[in-house]
Amino acid sequence: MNRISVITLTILMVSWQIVGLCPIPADQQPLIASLLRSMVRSINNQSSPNPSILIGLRLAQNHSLAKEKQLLKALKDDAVNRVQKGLKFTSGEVALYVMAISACCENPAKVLQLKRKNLVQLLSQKVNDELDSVEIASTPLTNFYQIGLGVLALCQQGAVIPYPLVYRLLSNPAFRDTIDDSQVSIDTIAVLAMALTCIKEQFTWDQKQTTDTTMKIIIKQILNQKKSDGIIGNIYSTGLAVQALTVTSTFYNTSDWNYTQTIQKVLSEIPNGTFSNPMAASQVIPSLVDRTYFDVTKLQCSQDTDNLDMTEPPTVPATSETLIRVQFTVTNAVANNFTDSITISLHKGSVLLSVMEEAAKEQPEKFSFKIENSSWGPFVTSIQGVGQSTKDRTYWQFLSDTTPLEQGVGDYVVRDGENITAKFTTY
Ligand code: B12
Repeated sequence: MNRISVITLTILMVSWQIVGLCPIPADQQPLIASLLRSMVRSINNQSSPNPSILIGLRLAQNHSLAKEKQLLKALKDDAVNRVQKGLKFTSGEVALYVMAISACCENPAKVLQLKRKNLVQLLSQKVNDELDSVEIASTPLTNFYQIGLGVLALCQQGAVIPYPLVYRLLSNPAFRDTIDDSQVSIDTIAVLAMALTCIKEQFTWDQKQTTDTTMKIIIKQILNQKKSDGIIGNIYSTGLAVQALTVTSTFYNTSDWNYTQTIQKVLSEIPNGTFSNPMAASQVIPSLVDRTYFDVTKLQCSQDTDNLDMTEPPTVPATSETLIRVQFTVTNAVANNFTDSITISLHKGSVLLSVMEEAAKEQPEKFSFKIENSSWGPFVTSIQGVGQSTKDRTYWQFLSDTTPLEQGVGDYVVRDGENITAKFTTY
């Protein structure tokens, strides 16, 4: 039986005190609208519906209501289809579906009702399975980011998450190693911070002391990753970090952080196309519209304004006739049994995926590769027949010289003379 009871829920009255933040000046609002438009346009282009896009669109002030409705329907149909056909549906995915449906003022507990389970109960089971895996195998079934999303979404639905379960997670060595690591994923701890802020409201004063200790470590880690230009972690984790610091700022000391500087830095990156991937746009939008994932269950849909101007044409990234040369190396750092390099000539403005396609065409035995499509675009799962494994925690990491890329192969625009390495390694 599920340890997290979602049926006999006590609907918790949680009061969030969110710090009053400065709104974005009117002359910068078009930047936000341009991100929203790219997210709306992505709705028809995606092979499967993307709940993060709907969450971002719903949290924004300007709406394209028909498109949001279309995406909501697609998500509900997809949830039913995945469960009926037994398709992959991870804890984090279910959590994002629950949040997206809630953000449309609909009850996710009314979706599914299949196999005597609704979507919230399914999430409860998925989170339980993740927590069991952390305890038994010292690793989540997916990752701690998804556990964070799962706990946050369950908590927002009023599910009581028993303190002993939370205590066991927070004191688990694998969890502790993750949050203590100096190379910690800011995205992951930002989501965990939101999840813990939500559930700690269910705890007694004594119990809150345990969550507080963990929260202080997390906030310290987030603030440690603050760069002089305002970025926290990297540009793609910054929006999530802003959300985490916003919801925790009344409980923990975040005075060391300059909100306006961070937001201005994020805004300054929009015209450079930094958030042209709709997933990146969807994750940064809440921070730019003074909202957080906490708001998904607090929206007043009857007050929506259907006013997102879609007339402006999309900006198409340019490739030019000029040729550039890029060195591409593949190396297996796990087994240490191969390192192969090739130099590829291609048009300026091309993405890394084009380099890899050309390399595979020229020397298929060394550079052929496989990809899987994900919400962020193409994810490289195998090169030269060496495939990633969730069980072994291996993957193909991409680097420019020795610096890990901050974008995937479908988005990263290569430069003339660049040395790109695909390294088979562990995480
Ligand atoms: C966990 C994680 C990973 C894990 C995924 C495996 C696992 N343990 O689950 C590992 C370590 C393998 C990984 C790898 C990479 N990642 Co990563 N990852 C994440 C993280 C923290 C959570 C993803 C997640 O579970 N989301 C929730 C679930 C429900 O959504 P999902 O879409 O189903 O999740 C899947 C995909 O997102 C996919 N995935 C994970 N990372 C990436 C990156 C790219 C480019 C793609 C296409 C897919 C992908 O794996 C997820 C689990 O199956 C996100 C943080 C974030 N803000 O989203 C970064 C994030 C998505 N990753 C990122 C990057 C850059 C990478 C790498 C390109 C890094 C590199 N230099 O090699 C590689 C991918 C290379 C490749 N082989 O194609 C960036 C993407 C930014 C961008 N604009 O594209 C993010 C946002 C982190 C950041 N702030 O920089 N990642």
